[in-house]
Amino acid sequence: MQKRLFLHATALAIVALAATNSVAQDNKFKIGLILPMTGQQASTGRQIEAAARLYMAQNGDTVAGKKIELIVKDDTSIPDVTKRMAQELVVNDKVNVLAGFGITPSALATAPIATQSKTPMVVMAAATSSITQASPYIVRTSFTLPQAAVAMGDWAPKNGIKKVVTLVSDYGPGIDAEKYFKERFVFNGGQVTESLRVPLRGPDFAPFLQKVRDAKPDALFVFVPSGAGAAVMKQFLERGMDKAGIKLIGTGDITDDDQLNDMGEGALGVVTSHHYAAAHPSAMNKKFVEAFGKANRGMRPNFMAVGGYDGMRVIYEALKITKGAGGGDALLAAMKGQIFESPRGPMFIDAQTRDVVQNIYLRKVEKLNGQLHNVEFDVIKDVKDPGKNK
Ligand code: VNL
Repeated sequence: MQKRLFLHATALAIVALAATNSVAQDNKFKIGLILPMTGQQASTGRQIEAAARLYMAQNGDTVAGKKIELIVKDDTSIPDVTKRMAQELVVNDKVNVLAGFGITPSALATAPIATQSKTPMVVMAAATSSITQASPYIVRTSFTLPQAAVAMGDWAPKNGIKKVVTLVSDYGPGIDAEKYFKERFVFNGGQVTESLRVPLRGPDFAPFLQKVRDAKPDALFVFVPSGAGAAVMKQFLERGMDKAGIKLIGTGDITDDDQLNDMGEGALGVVTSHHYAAAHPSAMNKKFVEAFGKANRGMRPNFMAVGGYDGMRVIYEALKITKGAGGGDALLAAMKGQIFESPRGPMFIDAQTRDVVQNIYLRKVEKLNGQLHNVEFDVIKDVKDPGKNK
């Protein structure tokens, strides 16, 4: 009996201790940042982590009396791993926000955890239109493929491109890019003669590119995820497809600023549509690019970095608005409707869709100060995700 009482008292003490811990935790605000830090999508993780750390360095690590703690986890871009890590972050670490998500399957696998635990989930990279519909707790700070692809479907036919073959990675964002480019391009009088899809994991572009070379369209429209663009560019040039008169066009994922400067002069003149270029000529972006380079041995930020940077802004601001007192629902409400200037230009989190409304730019690869850059030459303002109108 005495022993029982003793055990009971110990148990109470542990509960009390846990309670003290949770009081201590009240002064902390934890962000669980799940990213592919290794494997095929590692550049995305590297860019986003660097951007998140830069944002914290510039804006301090205490907001509304809370100490911000960034917990970075490497999911190797395997969706089951992403999901398990999200679960652990919510249950064990009691994170206030989940963030990151390099690829669409990882974001989709985590969505139910955000919903069940009422944890806001800030998608900083993945860009399939439907992601924001997978959980009411998802807010996106990257972009959507329909946003970018539709702009190319308008630009190409006005610029002498009538026949196109599309080549996309065979999963969510690639299928979105293929569908929305084609729909708009055909509406504008263009013709898509063939739609090719390559696997996401370990793709071999060679046989597909050979097929395109034989078909001789005016242009090849490409979507591959960030990090895969250089391989496509290399093989496109090796096959002399540019010399055969086939233009390369696509969403800006292909002329990814993380790799562009190493793609060589063959990349000059490639036109893409996207929401961010490191060469975006605003005062804010110049500062961002400079600070990012300084903090990361000269690394150039790409569109993933800007998604991470703005994602941190959305989280910090939500914490400020709720004065550090809010749970998941209050934070989420404070994320909706945020409107601010980003290094990419004006940006708005649509309160209804929780998706990003932003400018989409047409850009051409040119040399700026001896470096290859995506130089913006036209803009379509305040583009909502076309995928939400269906
Ligand atoms: C996705 C979309 C991933 C665009 C990307 O790079 C990208 C995605 C990793 O939704 O999986 O450039």
